[in-house]
Amino acid sequence: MDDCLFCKIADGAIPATVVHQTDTVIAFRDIAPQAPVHVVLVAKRHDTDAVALAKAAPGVLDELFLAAGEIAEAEGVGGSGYRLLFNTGADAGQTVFHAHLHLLGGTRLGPLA
Ligand code: D5M
Repeated sequence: MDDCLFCKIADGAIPATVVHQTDTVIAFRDIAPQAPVHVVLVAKRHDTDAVALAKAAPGVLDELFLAAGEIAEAEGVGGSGYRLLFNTGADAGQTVFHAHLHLLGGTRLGPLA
């Protein structure tokens, strides 16, 4: 999609600190980290949110979660624990309307709001 930040990162048009990449998934450090480890995992295809992605290409969701597990191990939080979450829609705090999975860890996280 032309005017989508995460499509541009996936295409390499906008730089990011990439920690993992496959044909279908790209993962990079969040520009405004909310925890010592904060990685955003993005499906390279454009869908507005996780549910839209699940309807259009459910296998890519599996790939996002498997990649998250690999990244958690690589970042050293696989044993201590980490949070995976999709913000879905404005009331949830979604600001980039391209499906993405947050991986947060490296500290004891607080309760969800
Ligand atoms: O999450 C969108 C996330 O994307 C938010 O945590 C900031 C992050 N972000 C925004 N721009 C960038 C760039 N350029 N690089 C890396 N990370 C970025 P949401 O769930 O939509 O609020």
